[in-house]
Amino acid sequence: MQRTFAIIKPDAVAKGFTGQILAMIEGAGFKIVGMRKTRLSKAQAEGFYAVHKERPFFGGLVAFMTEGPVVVLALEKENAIADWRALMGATNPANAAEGTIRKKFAENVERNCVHGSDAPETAAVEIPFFFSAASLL
Ligand code: 3AN
Repeated sequence: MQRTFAIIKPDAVAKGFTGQILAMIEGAGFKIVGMRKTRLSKAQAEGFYAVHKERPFFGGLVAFMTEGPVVVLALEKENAIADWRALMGATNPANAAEGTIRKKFAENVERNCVHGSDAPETAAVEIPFFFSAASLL
């Protein structure tokens, strides 16, 4: 079993897609081991996306991620990290495959509905950023 970290981003929460995205997650065989609705502070968003701080889109990304509530999730499944990336679809929804969350719901490369850890080392940092070990069930 592997765990990954996911976010349903402010665009998707505001448009009322949370339930449909959760249904796709459970339908694909993930167990939701942690889930919370929250609103990121600027400091949290900057810390979470620190790897992108030199990128030209960093300021816009932080503004977007703090504009409204998000749902943070810890997901468990065999091969969870790669399988969640596959279900999300490509970063740019224009390139996302049919049947993926981003193809269905995302607006553009920035407002792209969902986040997912890209490697085990990333998941190992991102899950504890939002969930204590004891809170994962
Ligand atoms: P992914 O979310 O698919 O792992 P990353 O890690 O490259 O993609 O990017 C993190 C986030 O930064 C994306 N989810 C998106 O919101 C934003 N982003 C990535 N590339 C761009 C871009 N070219 N322009 C604007 N925002 C971007």
